[in-house]
Amino acid sequence: MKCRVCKAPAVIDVRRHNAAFCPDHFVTHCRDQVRRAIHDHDMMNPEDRVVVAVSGGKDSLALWDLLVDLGYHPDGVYLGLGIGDYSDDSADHARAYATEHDVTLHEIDLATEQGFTIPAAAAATHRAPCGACGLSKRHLLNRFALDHGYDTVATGHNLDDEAAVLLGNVLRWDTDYLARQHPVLPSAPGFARRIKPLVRLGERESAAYCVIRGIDYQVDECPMAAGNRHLYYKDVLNTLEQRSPGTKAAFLHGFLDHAHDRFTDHPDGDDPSAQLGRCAECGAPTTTEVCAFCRLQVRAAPRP
Ligand code: Q46
Ligand code: ZN
Ligand code: ZN
Repeated sequence: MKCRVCKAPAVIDVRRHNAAFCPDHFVTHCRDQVRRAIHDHDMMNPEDRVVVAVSGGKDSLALWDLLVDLGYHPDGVYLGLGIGDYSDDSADHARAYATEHDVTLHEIDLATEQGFTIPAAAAATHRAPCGACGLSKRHLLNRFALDHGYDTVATGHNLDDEAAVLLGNVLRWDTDYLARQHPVLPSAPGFARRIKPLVRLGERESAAYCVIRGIDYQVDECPMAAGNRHLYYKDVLNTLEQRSPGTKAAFLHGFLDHAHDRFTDHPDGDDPSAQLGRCAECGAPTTTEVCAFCRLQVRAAPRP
């Protein structure tokens, strides 16, 4: 296997591009894919104040590294979810990256700042933890960005993640989620812009990027992920990809290029974001009197 660019021995093949790369040209490939995603979807400008949601895993650390290399100046923010040793180790990886690369990492801790952890939320709601976890991440990272003057929250969702979410949304024809499934969610009153610059990179590529760049990341899977529907969808898509490389990218980018718009039309000016009120507890935009995060907090945080 030889590098497509320089013919030196290759260290990784990317079958959907029908290409293999040496370490240097693989890094170039990753940068090109991120640059293209940012350009194609008009995600941000170099002067924007961007904060990367850093989990300590391969995707978010690769994203932080790639954005800095591409000339952006993102800070990072780590949200401690209180998932035992897994969260402690993840925080250590995020801090080590920030120290080694001399970049700013902010930290939010769910337990000390909000009074609950993700395992406690799962126990209190008798639901799978990922629902409470996703809700908490969206709410707290958005609030952090608004409170600290960041225009944009960048997350490490990659091609595999987004294709799996798309498959789930299509299987249920969840039109509201399909309308919101996009690598850029623009800012709106009460919402910072959210972007996903890794939508053109698979998770195998973000892992390889970290290894080649010497970035030490949390390799363990979240212990609460078992049973997560998206893992099953990822397996299904990997089986398809195995048989026919490029399927995942064609599925996701075909949707974004040709179908996404069909779910975002609001005839009669019926834009749901225009109907949002403010949470009586925290002021976040919501369709109910008290937002979903504040309702979760009441259930999950032990009363004094
Ligand atoms: S951290 Fe949270 Fe994930 Fe763990 S509990 Fe589920 S959503 S799996 S990315
Ligand atoms: Zn090469
Ligand atoms: Zn609220």
